[in-house]
Amino acid sequence: MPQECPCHRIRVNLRLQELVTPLLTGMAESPLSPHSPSSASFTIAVPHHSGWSLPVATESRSTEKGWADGKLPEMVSVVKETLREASCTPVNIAVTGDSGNGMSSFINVLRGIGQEDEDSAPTGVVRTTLTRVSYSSSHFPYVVLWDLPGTGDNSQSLDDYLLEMQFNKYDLFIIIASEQFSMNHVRLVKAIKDMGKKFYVVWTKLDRDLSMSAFREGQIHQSIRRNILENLQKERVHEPPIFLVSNLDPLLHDFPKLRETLRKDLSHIRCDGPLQNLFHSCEESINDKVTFLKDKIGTQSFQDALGISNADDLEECLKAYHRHFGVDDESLQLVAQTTGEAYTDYKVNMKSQDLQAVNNGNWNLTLMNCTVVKPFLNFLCWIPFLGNLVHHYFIRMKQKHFLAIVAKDTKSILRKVCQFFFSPDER
Ligand SMILES: Nc1nc2c(ncn2[C@@H]2O[C@H](COP(=O)(O)OP(=O)(O)O)[C@@H](O)[C@H]2O)c(=O)[nH]1
Ligand SMILES: [Mg+2]
Repeated sequence: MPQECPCHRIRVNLRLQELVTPLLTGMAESPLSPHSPSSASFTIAVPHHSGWSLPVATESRSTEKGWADGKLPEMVSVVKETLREASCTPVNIAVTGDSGNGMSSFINVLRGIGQEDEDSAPTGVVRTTLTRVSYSSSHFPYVVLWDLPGTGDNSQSLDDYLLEMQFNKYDLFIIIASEQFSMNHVRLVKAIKDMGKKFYVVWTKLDRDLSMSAFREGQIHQSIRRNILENLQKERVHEPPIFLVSNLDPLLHDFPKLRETLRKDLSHIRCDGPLQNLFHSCEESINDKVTFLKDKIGTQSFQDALGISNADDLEECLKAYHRHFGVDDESLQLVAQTTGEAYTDYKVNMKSQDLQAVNNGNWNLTLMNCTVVKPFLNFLCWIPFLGNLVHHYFIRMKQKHFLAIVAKDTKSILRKVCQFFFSPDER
């Protein structure tokens, strides 16, 4: 087995840090504390990894990187750490709608506090919210809920409202409506859609609709939804998430579904970008490793670094590649310990599980092993000088195929692990 350098982990992460370094710009702004409201900042705390050092562009370093990068367990640790840090990224949610629709009451419900509590958002039948105010909630850590004054004041155009409320700064919008889905609501939807941002429509005061109508509850739900969708179709908006709630009943109607959807969407908002970037970076790292190793196949340094004693023994080579990419049994068990999954779940889909699987999965190798071609190749090997060349050519060709297949397996296991970390409950 090759010796492992003490700064191994740092080297493994050299490529990954190239991804993260640009994200670090802006870290100077103070990140939000978990539960305290912030008056005006929209700071995004980005994941960073304290152990990562700046890349040193020297030939020897890139050679070291070539041997060391692209191992599964190390990459899995980085993915886990990245997601852990991304989960603390503040997310700004704007709660908007027409005045009196129940925006401030909705924020209080989402925070799990009563209107009478000291730091609750002020509510009232008269226009109560005059400037935008931020609130935090222990139920949704690192989320800033912005209680915006309602639209509906005719002296202000929608453009001015969007500008004053800094609409471009929010990550998610909750449009509150009750009694009617007005032109203002439709305009808000259009503006948010044009910005390419995500939004929910929340219909409040359902208790009143239910108490004032003779129809059955299901019919009332249907007619409210239909009315919202008809209005949205005018703006060609695809069906957004719509929740019908009563701020007087925080546990009833669509409130549980709303909280659940919000939790999932918060994860997506925070983690999608970093995870995708990280995965691409890992893929690149694996591809670089394959290119680097393919170049070295047939050399003594290749055999030494991978701990191969007999390069003609393809089974030994395959095992060495597994170890080198971190997809051998021991490494997979390590990864499985991190995710809590069975290591056989990873192994079962590996195309490079054993020699037979590799041969079966590749038509080039199947051809070389077929009953006509194999004896011919064996015959060629007996020819002095030429035989030796042919033998080595085919061995190297097979080794390169093996490398590519093991690399592909490494990527697909990494993808599976990323999916697991990202949404264990959605699988
Ligand atoms: N019956 C009922 N009244 C509500 C509901 N939500 C808010 N209200 C009342 O509607 C009025 C306006 O609420 P508020 O939250 O201040 O509206 P905002 O202007 O949109 O922030 C207040 O008197 C609230 O008590 C609800 O779900 N049901
Ligand atoms: Mg209000």
